[in-house]
Amino acid sequence: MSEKKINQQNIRNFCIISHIDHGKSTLADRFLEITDTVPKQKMREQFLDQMDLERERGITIKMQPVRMQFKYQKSKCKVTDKNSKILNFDFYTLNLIDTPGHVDFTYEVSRALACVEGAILLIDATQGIQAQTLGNLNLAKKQNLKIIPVINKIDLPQADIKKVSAEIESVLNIKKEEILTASAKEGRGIEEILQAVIRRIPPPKGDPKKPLSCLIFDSIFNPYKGVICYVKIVDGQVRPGDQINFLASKTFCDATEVGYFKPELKSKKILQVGEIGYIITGLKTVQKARVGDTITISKIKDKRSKIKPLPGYKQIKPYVFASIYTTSGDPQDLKEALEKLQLNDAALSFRSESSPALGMGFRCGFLGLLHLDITKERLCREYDLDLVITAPSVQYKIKTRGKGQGTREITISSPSELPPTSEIVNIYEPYVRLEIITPSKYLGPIMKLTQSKRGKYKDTKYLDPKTCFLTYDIPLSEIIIDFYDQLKSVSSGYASLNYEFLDFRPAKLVKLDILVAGDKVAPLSQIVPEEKTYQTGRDLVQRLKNIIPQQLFKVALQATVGSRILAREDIPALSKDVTAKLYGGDVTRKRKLLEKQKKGKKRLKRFGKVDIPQEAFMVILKK
Ligand SMILES: Nc1nc2c(ncn2[C@@H]2O[C@H](COP(=O)(O)OP(=O)(O)OP(=O)(O)O)[C@@H](O)[C@H]2O)c(=O)[nH]1
Ligand SMILES: [Mg+2]
Repeated sequence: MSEKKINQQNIRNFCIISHIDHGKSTLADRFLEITDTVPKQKMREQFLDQMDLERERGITIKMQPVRMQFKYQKSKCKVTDKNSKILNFDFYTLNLIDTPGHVDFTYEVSRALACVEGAILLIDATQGIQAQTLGNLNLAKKQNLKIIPVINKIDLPQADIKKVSAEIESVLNIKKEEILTASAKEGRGIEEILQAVIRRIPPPKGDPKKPLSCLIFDSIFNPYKGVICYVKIVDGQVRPGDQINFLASKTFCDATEVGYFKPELKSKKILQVGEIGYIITGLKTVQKARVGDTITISKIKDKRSKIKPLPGYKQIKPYVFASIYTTSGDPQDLKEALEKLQLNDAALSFRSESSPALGMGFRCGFLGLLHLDITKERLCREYDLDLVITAPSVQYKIKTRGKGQGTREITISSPSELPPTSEIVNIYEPYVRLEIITPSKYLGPIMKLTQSKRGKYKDTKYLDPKTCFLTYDIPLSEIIIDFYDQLKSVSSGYASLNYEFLDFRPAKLVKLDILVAGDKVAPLSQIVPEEKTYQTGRDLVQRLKNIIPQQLFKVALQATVGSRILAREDIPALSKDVTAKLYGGDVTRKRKLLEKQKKGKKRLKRFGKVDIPQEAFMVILKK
C-alpha cells in the first residue's frame, strides 16, 4: 500500500496553552470531533487526558500529541486576515499538542512549544488573564511562535467578553481583531479557530533533502516494543529499518516502526520533514533515549554534512526533594520503576541513599508537590509498590568551615545532610519570583499572607482598575507546601499564582528534630527559619499525637533544636487485646482480624521502640 505524500506546506503544528482549567482539553475534544479523528462512540470528555490519574483529578499532567485531517474551505472562512497562497479548498494535516496548565508541569509545556510553529492561547471569559496565561505566553514568545488568542467559555452567564478582550489588548499587546471567541463546551467558534490555525500559523520549515535530524520531545517505555520516542522531524525523513543514531547518548539502533498519534500509535511507512510522530527504537535501556536528544541517520553519505545536535532543552532543575522507600518489595524494583517513570517524565530525578530505619531508598527531586503526589500515585498504581515517602524539603547551599582549612560550599537536599552547627558559616536558601494576579479587593489579606511567609514585596501593577498584578521575592520553602490553598482561601478562589526560580539568599535557619520515645526520627526532621521553630515544633508534635497509634507504654513526642526541647506531647499507654472481644464464635473471624492487622502493620515503620505510620511523614504537608 502506498501512502500519500504529505505536502510540507499543508502541515500545521500547534499547541493549546492556558492557565489551568481554562478548557484546553475540552477544546481539543471539539477539534477531534469536527475532524472525525475519533469515532463518535469512542468519544468521551477530555479525550486526550488518557491517564486514569488525569481523568480522576480532572487535570492534564502529560502533554498529548494528536494528528487530525482538516478540509479547509476558503468560502467558509470568516477569518479576515489575508493569505493569498491558500487555495479555495485543500486538505491539511494538523498536529496538535494538548498541554497541562498547572505550574508544576510547565516543563511539559516548554517541550511541546519547541516542536510547533504556533499556539492557541485560551482565556476563560469569566476569569480573564491569570498567572499561567502570562507565564505560558512568555514561553511561547521565546520560541517565536504565532499566537492565536481565543476567549473560551462564552456560554457562561458571567462571561465578560468585552472586558477580557480589552485586557488581552492592553496586557498582552494583541490586536482586538485577532481575538477569537468560543465555547468549547457547546462547540461554538471551533471551525473558525482551525481556519485561523491554517491561515495564521506558518507551515514547518526544514529541508527534506538534508539528512534526518529530529528532536525527541517525549518518550515512553513499552515492555514489548522497548523505548518509543516522540519526535518532531526538523530535517530529512525516517523509515522503518533505518539505522538511527542518538547524538548525545552516542547510541545506534534500528528504527523498528515509525508513525503518528491518533492519539494511539498508528504506524506509517515514512515520517517526513515537519511531521510530529513517533519512532519505536527497540532500545531496552531507558537512559539512551533522553528527551532533548537529536536523532539522525547513522550512515550519512556526504561526510561534510555532519549533523549538529538541535538546541534540545534546558536541563530542568528539581526544586522539591523527598526520599522514597518501599515497604513491600525489593528496592531494585523501585529503582527500575523510577527509571521507567523518568523516561516518560523528564523532570523527575533520583539517586540512591540508605537510612538505618528504612533501608535502601531513593532521594528524588520534583518540580513541586503535585508532581511528587502524582509520582507517588503512579509508582503505587503502575508498578504496584507500597511506599514510604519522607517529608519534602528544598535544596540549601551551605558555607562550611572545615577543620583547619578555609571555607567551602556544599549543597544539601535533605535536613539529615546538614553539618553540625559549629561547622556552619552561612546557610543560603532558594528564592523565587512570585507573581500573583488578583481582584484588588483581596490585596490586603494577600499581602498579610505573603508577609507571614517571609515574602519581600517588589511591585504592584494594575491590569485594569479592578485587577492587580503583584510581584514578590519569597523563599521557595514557604510556598511549596500549602501556600496555594491559603492564597485561594484568602481570595475566595480568585487569585492565581506563578513562580520561577531566582537565586540562593542567606537566611537564619536551624534544624528541627522530632524525638519519638526518646529516639530521633530522621525523616521527620526539617530545616526551619529560626523565628518559626517554636511554633512549628509545637504544631508538629500536636498533630503527630493524633497519628501515631497508642502503644503498650507511654510515648513522649518531643520537638528539639540541638539539645533544646521546644515542645512535648505524650501519647498515653494502651493495653488492649484486639481479639479480646471476639470470644467464642468462629476462629476464622479471629484470624481475619489478625490478618487485617498484619496488613496494616506493613505500612508502619519501626523507629526505635515505636511503629510509625506513613501518614506521619506527610504530616508536615498538611497545616
Ligand atoms: N461552560 C463551559 N465550560 C467549559 C468550557 N470549556 C471547558 N469547560 C469546563 O472547564 C473545566 C476544565 O476543562 P478542561 O478542558 O479540563 O481544562 P484544561 O485547560 O484542559 O485543564 P488543565 O489541562 O488541567 O489545565 C471542565 O469542567 C470543562 O467542562 C466552555 O466553553 N464552557
Ligand atoms: Mg487539560
